[in-house]
Amino acid sequence: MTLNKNLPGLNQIISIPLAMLIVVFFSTPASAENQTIEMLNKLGKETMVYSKKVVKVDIGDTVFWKSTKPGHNVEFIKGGVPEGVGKFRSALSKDTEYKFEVPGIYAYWCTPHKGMGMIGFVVVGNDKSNLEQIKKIKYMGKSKKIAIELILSL
Ligand SMILES: [Cu+2]
Repeated sequence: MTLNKNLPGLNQIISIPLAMLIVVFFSTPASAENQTIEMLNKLGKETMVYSKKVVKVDIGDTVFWKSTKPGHNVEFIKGGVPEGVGKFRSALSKDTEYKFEVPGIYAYWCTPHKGMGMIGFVVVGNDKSNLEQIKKIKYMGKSKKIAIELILSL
């Protein structure tokens, strides 16, 4: 005795939602593609903040930072990037972007607001092999507390 004989039509009934679920599942990659982060003065109760503090991307993806509010930038923190990655510090009040070719964790902050906790992380290729170095960074002011929370979420 098969399910089909007992409940004719069940296959058809469940196949549509199942197919939709499969489409949704497979069209949402574990690492999203190119990401855009806004540089903001205010987001909810937070001030001087990136709209997304942690993003996960694939190797070769680009992250765009939008200068939604002026006065911000992106600066890779010393010791906060995978080995072999050079310095990166964007101009204030300008949109910027970076193509992530080397896997690992990247810690960055906004040069004028690092003491106010304007900090973010990018994880590339789901590689956390430099996590210990990331923990050893001397985070400035309010960035320290935020960094500890964010590192736990990586
Ligand atoms: Cu800033």
